[in-house]
Amino acid sequence: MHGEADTSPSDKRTLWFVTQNHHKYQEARRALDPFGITILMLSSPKTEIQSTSLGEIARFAAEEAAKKHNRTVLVEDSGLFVKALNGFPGSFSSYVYATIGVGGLLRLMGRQTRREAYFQASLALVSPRGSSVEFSGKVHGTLSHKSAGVQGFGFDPIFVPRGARKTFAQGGAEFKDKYSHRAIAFRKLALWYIGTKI
Ligand code: ITT
Repeated sequence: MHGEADTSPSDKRTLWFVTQNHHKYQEARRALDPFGITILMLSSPKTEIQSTSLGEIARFAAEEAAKKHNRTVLVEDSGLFVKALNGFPGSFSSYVYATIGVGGLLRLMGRQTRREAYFQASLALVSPRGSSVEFSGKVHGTLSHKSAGVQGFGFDPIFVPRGARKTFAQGGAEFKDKYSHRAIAFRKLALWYIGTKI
């Protein structure tokens, strides 16, 4: 990082998160706050390559954004993986949410009794010189039969984390932070970041 034109922000405890999803940003902020790390939202469009690997998608977009903005940036790619659907929608979750939505996914599941699923979040932190580091987090759970709750975003109204009895959308922020794939991934990043810098 030395000698790079990575000017803003100057505070080494500040990270730029390239995302257009305010919910993702708020969840990341809450996870990093206890570590004294500030996160800023860089709401810039990014290239999302077609891949089944969330890590690969996040890394490509972060490399591109780091060069474009000439600063170290963070990108997160996430998705919902449903066992009975062989991992679908996985890395296509944002498209599936925008097209058939929660109702469409519930219809695909029908009366299926095996309702295990997990959320995964993969993070890539990349410097303008191309050095990178990746972290990921996963939360296992089940899909409910009906949509329940109004908090959160995306597939939150149908995901019940293992060990709980309500959906992410019913539980709210504190409940989500206790279990979520995103909180896990961002806490890993924080633990690494407070010890090292790329
Ligand atoms: P950016 O790419 O701008 O960061 P995005 O929402 O498009 O925002 P992704 O490409 O990573 O983000 O898509 C992830 C999709 O997976 C998201 O749109 C949701 O439908 C779903 N998803 C991921 N994490 C989720 C969560 O915590 N709760 C509910 N749905 C989630």
